[in-house]
Parts: sequence; C-alpha cells; structure tokens
Amino acid sequence: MDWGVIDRYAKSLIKEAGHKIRVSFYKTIDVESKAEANDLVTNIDRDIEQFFIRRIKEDFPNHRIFGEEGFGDEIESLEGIIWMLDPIDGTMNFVHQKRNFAISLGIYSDDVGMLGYIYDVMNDDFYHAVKGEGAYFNDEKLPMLENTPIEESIIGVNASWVAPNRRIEHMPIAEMVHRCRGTRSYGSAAIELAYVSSGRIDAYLSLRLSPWDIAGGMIIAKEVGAIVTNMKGETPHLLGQDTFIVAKPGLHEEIVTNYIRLK
Ligand code: 2AM
Ligand code: CA
Ligand code: CA
Ligand code: CA
Repeated sequence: MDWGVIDRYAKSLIKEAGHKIRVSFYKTIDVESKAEANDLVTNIDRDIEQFFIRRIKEDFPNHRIFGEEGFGDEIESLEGIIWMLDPIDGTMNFVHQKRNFAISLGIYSDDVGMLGYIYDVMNDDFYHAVKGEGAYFNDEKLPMLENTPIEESIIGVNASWVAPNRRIEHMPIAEMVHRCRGTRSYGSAAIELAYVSSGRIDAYLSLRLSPWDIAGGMIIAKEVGAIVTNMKGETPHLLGQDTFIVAKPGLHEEIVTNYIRLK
C-alpha cells in the first residue's frame, strides 16, 4: 500500500470539501434535529459525507467508509482499510456560529491508525499525521508534548458536567476543575484533539464520543506523545460510542488515577 499516495489524495479531498462547506453559507442550510432536540444535522453534513464517499468509492473501491451520517458502509469489524469520517464535527457551531467546526478523518488499516486529519475549515488550519512520521499543524512539525502539572493545565470539559449526571456524580470532577489552571469547551471533539496535539490545551475529556469524532485526532495526538484512552484506561473502541480522555502523558495518569472513577 502506498500511503504517500493516499495521504496526498486525502489532503486534497479534505481541502476541496472545506471549500464546499465555505461556499454552502451562500446557499440554504436546512437544520433538523436527530433523536434529541439539540443534536443537530444539516443538508450540508449529508452532502459533504456523500461527496467523500462518491470519490473514495470511485478511486479506492476496496476501501470501506464509516461516516456519521450513515451513507457509508456498515462496519462490524475493523479489517481492511477503513476511512472514518465526520464530515462536520461541531454541527451546532456550524449552524450557530459559522465557525469552530472541523472535518475529521482517520484512515485505519486492520485497526491500526495510519493517517489522521483535522481541518478547521473557517480558520483554514490543517492538522495531520502519518503513523511513525510525526504530526503537523499546517506545514509546521508539532513538537512532542511534555508533561504539565495539573495546576498549570487547561482542561477541555463540557459545561453540562455541572448539571446532575448520575454517570459522574461520584467522581471528584469539581476538584479537578478547581485544581487546574482553567477549563475550556470548544464544541468540537476534533478541534479539542487538535488543540491538545498542538499544546493549546493540556487535556480533553468527554463522556460519549463516536468513532468518527476521534479517529483522525487519535492518530495525530499519539504522534506527539499524548495518551488517548477511554475512562477505564483502555484504547477507545472504534466500533461504537465510548468515553474519552486525551492528555499529556503524566497529566493523563493523574486525571485517570485521581479524578475519574467509572462505575
Ligand atoms: P457532531 O457535531 O459531529 O455531532 C460536542 O458536541 C462534540 O460531541 C462534537 O464533537 C459533536 O459531534 C459530538 N457529539 C454531539 N452529539 C453527540 C452524540 N449524541 N454522541 C456522540 N458525540 C456527539
Ligand atoms: Ca452529529
Ligand atoms: Ca462529531
Ligand atoms: Ca458530525
């Protein structure tokens, strides 16, 4: 397999899709809710996923595609080459802010992450990694992450965690929030992963993410030495939803040991 060819192909496809999304703001955007009222999807999410699928199926007919909007393949095993795609990660930001959303793509071969991409479309910021060859922010190679004590760390968490939530009420999350330097919430798991990878924040936690939210970002984060697990400390599952933590190496251990107690 010539991963260099696939890398160049994926990059140009993502840039083209980004252009389509920027142009879409001149068209009508239809917003619908999925099963929950605040879980939004638009015609653009669907169009962009279908654009990727048409191209990939034409040029790499043996590859499979696992996409959020369901136009790709039914994926029940991670054999072969799988493109894990979120056409718009941060749809709520896309609808309400017209910024702070990303295209997220991870290309896996027999469950091994080979190529990872996060494209912050409105900032034209491109993050990518090739397994074993490091990670890049635009054309700049990203340095390896160094540990930061929790007192000097910025942690990405969702503000809904202050509301009653039986999954976390037994965890000392308030203590973690109190001890760290600050918290942030960007509304796109892919962008939070890109920010941890580029050292803008030090950790990011979520109680429920899907494979396409994390597939690209995990590959980028691992290339700079971040630790990526679910809240049980295992490799996140890429066939269904899971909890999620990405953090600098020592900080990851500190968070998992002292603040996360999954029942
Ligand atoms: P999305 O915008 O592609 O739906 C913050 O909302 C982050 O969580 C985003 O990355 C968002 O992805 C994701 N997200 C939103 N609803 C979700 C759900 N029901 N399950 C898993 N991830 C979700
Ligand atoms: Ca969604
Ligand atoms: Ca998503
Ligand atoms: Ca999405």
